[in-house]
Amino acid sequence: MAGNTYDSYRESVAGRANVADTPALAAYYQQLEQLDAGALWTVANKIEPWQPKSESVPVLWRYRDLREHVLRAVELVTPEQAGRRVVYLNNPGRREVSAAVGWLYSGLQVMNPGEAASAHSHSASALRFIMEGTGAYTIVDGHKVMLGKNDFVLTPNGTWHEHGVAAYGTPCIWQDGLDIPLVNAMEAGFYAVHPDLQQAITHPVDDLTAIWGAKGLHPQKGDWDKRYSPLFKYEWEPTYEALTQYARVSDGSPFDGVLMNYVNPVNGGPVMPTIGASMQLLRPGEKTRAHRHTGSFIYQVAKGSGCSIINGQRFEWTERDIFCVPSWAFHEHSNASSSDDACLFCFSDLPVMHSLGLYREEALAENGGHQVASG
Ligand code: GTQ
Repeated sequence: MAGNTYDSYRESVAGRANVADTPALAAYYQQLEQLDAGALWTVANKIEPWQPKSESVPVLWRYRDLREHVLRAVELVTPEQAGRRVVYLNNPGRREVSAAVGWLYSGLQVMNPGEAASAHSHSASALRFIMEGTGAYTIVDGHKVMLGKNDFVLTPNGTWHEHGVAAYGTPCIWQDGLDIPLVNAMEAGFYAVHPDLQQAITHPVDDLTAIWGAKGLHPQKGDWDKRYSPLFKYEWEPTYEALTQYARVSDGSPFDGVLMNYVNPVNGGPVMPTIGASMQLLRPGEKTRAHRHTGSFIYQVAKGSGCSIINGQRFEWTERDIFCVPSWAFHEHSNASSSDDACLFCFSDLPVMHSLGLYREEALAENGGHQVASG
């Protein structure tokens, strides 16, 4: 995009590396390389760009393309064989780290009624967003959580967790979101299988929703000192109800429409230290303005259809499709051609950006705040 010519112009300004190759320098670089060292000016402009240069590309994963392949995995491997029966989303710019975008992983997991995967724990933080099927459950540290379509569930890092589908249910597909690439980049990843393979359920089913799930109310004996939300499950109905109530009285943001963050009810902060999530509603006819910010974002269309323009590329999406917005990519969403509202679930590494002081945001100034789209 326009940035490229601007960048190459700026790369020649004072204060930026600009050293022509000579035979003497080439020999010098070789000598340094043999000492496991290098001259900074050969890499400076690359490792300190003027602004973020994401290796990730915007991608739309269409559910109608992926679904049959996800279901085929049921015939091909058992959960016992595979550990997790998952088709993961592989960004063409991030294949080496198995990321869907930036440092975030995502995959589609499928389970048949009566199946369960063994309990495990890892350093990566995880979430699940239920796409289809009935009878799905997750057990997190002895708390059993029953899950329905568009429910969002946390399995924070370090917790024992396992997933399954009750025998009375139907085949279930859900989206997994984890910070595996980030944890690996930090070289901090541990993984353990539960000694009993299956956890004991040590609390009443859905107890944490009963304790922490009431809007505007806080339990008197609500002591919780973990670094993640005690509300492991965020159900679809109250989420959609909250959005429609909000939309009734507010225009929301020109860039995001009516957006609500899933929060930790103890402190109003993000649900986990490294991954945050939101649900946004785009009203019929709504068209947001383009902006960009740091952070990597994975969207799933929870309801409706519409389109997004990401770094100048147009993506038409419909219910259950997944798409990503790389860091510092301009993006805008449109529900302009529908008579119903559209809802986008999104998870991101925004909590990392905020807690490390790396968050930046910029509105598109040109062209009335809209990108010129191709594709
Ligand atoms: O269920 O915790 O898609 O550990 C990838 C790695 C899901 C999980 C994935 C995992 C999980």
